[in-house]
Amino acid sequence: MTSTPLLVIYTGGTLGMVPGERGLIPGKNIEQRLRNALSQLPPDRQASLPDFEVLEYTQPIDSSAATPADWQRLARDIAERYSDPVTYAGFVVLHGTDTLAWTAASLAYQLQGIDRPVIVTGAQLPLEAEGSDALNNVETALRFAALPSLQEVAVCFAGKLMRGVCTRKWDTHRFDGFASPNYPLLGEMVDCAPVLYPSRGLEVQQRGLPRFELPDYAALGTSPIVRIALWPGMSPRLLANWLLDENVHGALLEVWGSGNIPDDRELAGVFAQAVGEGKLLAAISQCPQGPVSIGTYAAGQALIEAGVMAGDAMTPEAAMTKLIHLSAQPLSSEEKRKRFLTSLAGER
Ligand code: ASN
Repeated sequence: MTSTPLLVIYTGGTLGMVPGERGLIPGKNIEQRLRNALSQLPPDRQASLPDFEVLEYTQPIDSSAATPADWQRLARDIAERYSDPVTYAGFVVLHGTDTLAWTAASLAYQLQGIDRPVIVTGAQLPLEAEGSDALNNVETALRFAALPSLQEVAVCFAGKLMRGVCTRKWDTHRFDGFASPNYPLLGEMVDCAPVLYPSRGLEVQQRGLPRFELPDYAALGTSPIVRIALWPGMSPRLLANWLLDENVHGALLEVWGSGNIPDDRELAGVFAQAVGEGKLLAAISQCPQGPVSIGTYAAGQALIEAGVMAGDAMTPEAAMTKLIHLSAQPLSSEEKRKRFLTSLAGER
């Protein structure tokens, strides 16, 4: 048990939802509801739970409505309560599952070097629904959030602990709804106890003070980065409409296999023009698993020649939020490119 409490931040999501006229809607009064639910655990499990306080957002949302401004607000709320006069041993973020992986990835970039756990969790069913997974996820998140040796943003779901910036929503309904396709689990619940696997966490790489970066994402305007999954027969003209738009600062291209695009000079020309205008273009694979290795096939060479950066095995969520994070900072485009190609929070 920790002597310093944890802070649970409730942002919304199914976990806290209640029936409304048109379907489930975000509910309120989460602290009382959480404490009621936790009081149903067996006494020994209740007694070993860490102390926590609750910060409930006044307007909890369905996470499908979240924007970069919400990621920014959450990171700032954590940063403000991180050190004196308010200190918490760890943080649990209760979030809707639909865009949970995006928020977790963004928090990892904003809270670089964090020296305590930030655990993001949610549920497939509301807390009060019969047979819900919510209580299990809350209990597990609290237990992992109390481990001082965990020093990063992680996602906890169905007893699995995953690096936040490597996590994806994997299943629309199953309780085991999240996966970390390209990085092993950081830990798991074993016999109701949280177990961290050695050498997988970021704590081994944490040196010195936290290096929080809290840029103003709102200043970028709406949709500064576009996400484009290539499809067979795609027209370069459509691509140009998106990439050469003056409000677009960069793009995530989801290409084929290990990093291939059609052999089309016009298409390559659009990429090169966008990069020439200082936009950040990165490529990852449409395959759910494995890295891109651009240049293995002749069909991918044009990406290299155009200056498109390889996103390695980053998830779309990790790559997009990183592009947004870098775009929002007063850095030269050379520096942004360098940082994109470097691991900032264990994302590549
Ligand atoms: N629509 C919900 C949300 O993301 C889904 C969930 O939380 N299971 O807020």
